[in-house]
Amino acid sequence: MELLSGAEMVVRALRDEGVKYIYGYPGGALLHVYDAIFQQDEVEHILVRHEQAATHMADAYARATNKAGVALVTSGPGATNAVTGIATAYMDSIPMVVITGQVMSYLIGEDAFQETDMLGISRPIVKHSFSVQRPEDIPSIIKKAFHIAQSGRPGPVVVDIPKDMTTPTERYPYDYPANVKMRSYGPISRGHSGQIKKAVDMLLAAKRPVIYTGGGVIMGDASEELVKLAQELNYPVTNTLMGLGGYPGTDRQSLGMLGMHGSYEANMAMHHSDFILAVGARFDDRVTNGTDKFCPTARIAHIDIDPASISKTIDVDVPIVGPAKAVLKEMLELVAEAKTQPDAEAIANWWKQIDEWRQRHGGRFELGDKMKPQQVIEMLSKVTNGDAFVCSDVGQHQMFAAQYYKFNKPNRWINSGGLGTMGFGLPAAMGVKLNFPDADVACVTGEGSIQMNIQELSTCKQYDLPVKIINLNNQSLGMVRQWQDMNYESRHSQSYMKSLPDFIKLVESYGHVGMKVKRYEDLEGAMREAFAMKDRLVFMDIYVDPFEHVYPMQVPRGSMRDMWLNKTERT
Ligand SMILES: Cc1ncc(C[n+]2csc(CCOP(=O)(O)OP(=O)(O)O)c2C)c(N)n1
Repeated sequence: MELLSGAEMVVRALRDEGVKYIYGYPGGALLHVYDAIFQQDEVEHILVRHEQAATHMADAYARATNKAGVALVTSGPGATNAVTGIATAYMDSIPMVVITGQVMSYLIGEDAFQETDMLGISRPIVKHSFSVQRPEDIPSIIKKAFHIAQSGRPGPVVVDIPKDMTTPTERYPYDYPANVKMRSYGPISRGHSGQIKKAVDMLLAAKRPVIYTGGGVIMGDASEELVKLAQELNYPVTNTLMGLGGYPGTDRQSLGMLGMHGSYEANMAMHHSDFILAVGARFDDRVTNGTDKFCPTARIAHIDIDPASISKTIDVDVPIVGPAKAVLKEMLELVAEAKTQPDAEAIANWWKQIDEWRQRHGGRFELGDKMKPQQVIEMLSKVTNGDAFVCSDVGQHQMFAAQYYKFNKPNRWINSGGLGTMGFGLPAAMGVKLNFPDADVACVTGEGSIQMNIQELSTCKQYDLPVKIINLNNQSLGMVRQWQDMNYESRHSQSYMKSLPDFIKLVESYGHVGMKVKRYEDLEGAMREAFAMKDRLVFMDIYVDPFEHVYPMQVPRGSMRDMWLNKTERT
């Protein structure tokens, strides 16, 4: 058997796991590992400018491929800089392996230079963590880390490696395990047949059904089965922010997103439904609004891989613990064999009602003198044929992108839903572009968010990552300002950003192309020009109406149907 040092084993194990890129930043505790990286060329290391960006790059790779991304950060400040990225992945159930350097094992607990208790700090935001105690365990720990991150409900796993576990002169037999055996961990591979049958009976008997889908459909690779089931039954489908693209957004049966900024028809349909089939969605507070008023006439069946998600905020009638894909497959078989069919007349009436809601307020916004952010997103959808990877930051621009970009495929909408991490967008776009060099990759952002990781423009230059940055410039922290308009009589406390940089000069100084767009008439030409520059990063600074709000917006603690439809109209 080949003898390798702990440092070499880390890199070899990643190679044997099929990892092509790792995203990271060096430091003292990792110097042996970085030396091992230098001495091979199968695993490529991407040097970011801030560790948070490394985690978001790894995370976005995972969101686009359903495979775990890998970040590598040093002990102390390197590890703490990665915390936001780990929490971001955790909240959205994204598989990721984060390798953190640690001080020498014999110094742990002594407040050594750059010591931080990373296992302690990250415990509430990881699916699992490992501390390497013996160098010879590195291959099996890394194997387990990937297995845990990617199976069941996915999530981030931290592997903390004290520096003396990687000493170059100490060598051990290396063997990368083919399989993982863990007595204490065995994710379920199918749902309970009796429960599935019960849910299908209710599904077929429903008169006002809605299929409510979330990120579990995307990460569980269940989009194909979802589409088949919904189309077989002709039932309406709504999706959460995380579930965008799981069902084609341009299809007639799609009601669009539900929840706080969901479409009028999605929220109305949910409220009035008599049966909800929830698939890989977790009834979070941005979806349910007031839980005591949630969908009063609906019975609910809930498919989720994680039993802890079921009946957590909303009691459901039929819990089904299992992978969305396997359960939906079984449902499709039962529907095909079923003797009873849906009540065609009732379903037709239900569609009539939904279409009326659509007519009344189907994703419209008012045009004005100034360019509207919604117009920019619609143009982005048009120019990229709805086929781009759209990586978003957090704020109004994120909601406009979710509402107005029509995603027809899963894994194309890359955003921080659960944690809502400003600064996610650019590194996420970089992670996607690196792995999909031929695809159009857009980063939709705002002046607040982009400045949280703007240093990564330098990484983009070094690794030639020609993403297109669409800055919806409203000269403010727009989402904060909107809440202040609605709840604090427009007292705009700290939501206006003065002394913004000249973004064009800024991006030029990093070696990229900048474009300023102020008039809607110029938008299409400029955007087409930007996307035609295949090998250049283009930053489009697009001036939009600074007073625009995101609507619909649910009235706090109301029911699903209680919404502001515009600045003056309420349901
Ligand atoms: C790291 C972080 N800090 C603070 C917030 C709170 N927050 C949510 S949206 C928002 C404003 C975002 O402003 P900008 O990026 O300019 O986007 P806009 O809303 O104007 O489109 C803020 C401050 C957050 N989500 N993340």
